[in-house]
Amino acid sequence: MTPNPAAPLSKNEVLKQNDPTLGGQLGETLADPALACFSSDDEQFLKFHGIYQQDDRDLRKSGKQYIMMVRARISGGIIPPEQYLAFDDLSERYGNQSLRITSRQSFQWHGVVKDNLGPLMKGLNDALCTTLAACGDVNRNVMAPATPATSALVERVQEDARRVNDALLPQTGAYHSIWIDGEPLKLTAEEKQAFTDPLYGKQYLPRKFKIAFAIPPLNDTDVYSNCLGLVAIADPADPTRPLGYNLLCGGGLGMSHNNPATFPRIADVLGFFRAEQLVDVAKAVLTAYRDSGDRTNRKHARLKYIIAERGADWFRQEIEARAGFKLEPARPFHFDRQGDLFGWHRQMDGRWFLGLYVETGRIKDTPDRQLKTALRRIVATFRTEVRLTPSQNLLLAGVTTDQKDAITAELGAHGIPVENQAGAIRRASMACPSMPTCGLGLAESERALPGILSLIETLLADLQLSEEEIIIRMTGCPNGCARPYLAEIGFVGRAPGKYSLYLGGNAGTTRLNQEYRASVKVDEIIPVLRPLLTRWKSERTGGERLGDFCARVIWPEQKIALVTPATPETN
Ligand code: SRM
Ligand code: SF4
Repeated sequence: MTPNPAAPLSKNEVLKQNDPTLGGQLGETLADPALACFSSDDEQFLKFHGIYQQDDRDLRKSGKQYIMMVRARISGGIIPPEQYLAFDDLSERYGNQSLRITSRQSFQWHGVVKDNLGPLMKGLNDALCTTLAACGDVNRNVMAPATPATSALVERVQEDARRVNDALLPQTGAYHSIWIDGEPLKLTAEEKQAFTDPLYGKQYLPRKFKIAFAIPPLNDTDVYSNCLGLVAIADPADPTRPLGYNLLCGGGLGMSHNNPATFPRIADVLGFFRAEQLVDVAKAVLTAYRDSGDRTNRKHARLKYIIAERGADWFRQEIEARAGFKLEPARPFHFDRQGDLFGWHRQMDGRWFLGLYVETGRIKDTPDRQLKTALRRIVATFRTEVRLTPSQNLLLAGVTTDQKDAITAELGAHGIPVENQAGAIRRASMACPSMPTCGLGLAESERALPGILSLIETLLADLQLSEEEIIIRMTGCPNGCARPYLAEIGFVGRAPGKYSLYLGGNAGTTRLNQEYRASVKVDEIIPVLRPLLTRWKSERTGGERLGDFCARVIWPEQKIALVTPATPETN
């Protein structure tokens, strides 16, 4: 579907063009206590400031109650202790008393009423955290492996992720003026219109843009699902340093039900470049997208559609022309797993980290488990660094041997075991927030998945398959926020209590799964899965995983073609 040059610009493009400072009327509305919410135009500007105007969907019948969601910009998921304590405090004072780890290693504050928005944003700034460009038509949270034990490259790749993150931040002064100085940007309409961001120009990107780093063989960031993926290749002379990166472009997961022009896509491998060329390459990819994306149809505006239509070779040449050098042939790499390490592990530097399973990424206190309180006490006492993972879990890092037992005891006192934190399928699961905050949710997700996992756990126990890991992910709509199209079992919301069922992702999340049933009611899930898992048990070869079994046996039966990276990875 080639963009129609005669088609009018989408509404968002006109908004950005008319106010490239992205300030809109945000400052004025914020300062006016008589206004309960922001205008629909300003909702679009708010996103660039990391804020979504939502309403509590549980309360819709009794009238719309506006609440905001605020998303931090945290490159690579690393949070110093003082910052974590400030985040926790802000969630108590201005949010809904929970902190939500996102599927891109960041935090969200939900349930922020308008009067609390200013103090929350100021508090985040005081904690040296920005929310600028956490959402909007810009480069979003950059993901990078954060587990300090999986590769000698982790800390250097984290530094590279921060460099890319910083180089791609928009420069508007509106953010500082509104949220830190507490007043609208003092510019006339003409002066606002004259502003041009040095990198993004006047209209920013056609749509969101996402970057992830990965260090093989662990694909914890699901790198193939990003617009720009960077696969680190170690320097043979110094294994703590990346020699360079394989460049992956054109991944993305969002789609709409019943609209075949929209689809999830995994990235193409375009070549290899040296570490010192990183920022130039990232800017080349971003500006190529900026200049060639569809600005008339937002459903067709992601980089993945450009590459799907114009081809990887065309895009490679575009990058080379912009970066000013040729990419080398891709270096061999292979991913064999995703996910996190739980419990105590030694870091590369000899200290310890603790991997903590966080159900659906929600840090909160419940009568049985006071995770939020326990984390606050541990971080306050031991000044532990917090690291967020792309699977919505958390690591307490930099722990010394003499602190370990006290941390284990503190967690235990709040109902959280350090060993056997959750069963095999729960540890490998993810769910998006959906109800009650997400305005796009068609079905429950975060609130439904734990119960559905319990049903599947019972089924697996019945079949004596309890020890098997199956990657299960759920979203409340087809936008793909918990990356369900890379799971071995993906549940994608269609309507209240109904999900499309996807099967066939793999352990390294390098393969898209495929729709197996278009609409399954919650009480049909086990009847649908039972015969499938029974066949898997009897027909699998060796330790074959469920996703691989589905791709080998079920897909051919359903005449589904295999979708793997266009340039296959090599060993
Ligand atoms: Fe997402 C929109 C939550 C990762 C694809 N996403 C939304 C919104 C903001 C709803 C909205 O536009 O009104 C959701 C807010 C819900 C709430 O109440 O919190 C939302 N997305 C999330 C998070 C919090 C889900 C989670 O479980 O953690 C993730 C935040 C990550 C971050 O820190 O930046 C999140 N979203 C993703 C991912 C996964 C990823 O990036 O690795 C995807 C699929 C990858 C991709 O982008 O293709 C994703 N979100 C979308 C889309 C579909 C975009 C598309 O191309 O069609 C939307 C809808 C949109 O943009 O219009 C969306
Ligand atoms: Fe909302 Fe859909 Fe994203 Fe879930 S997948 S958070 S329902 S947009």
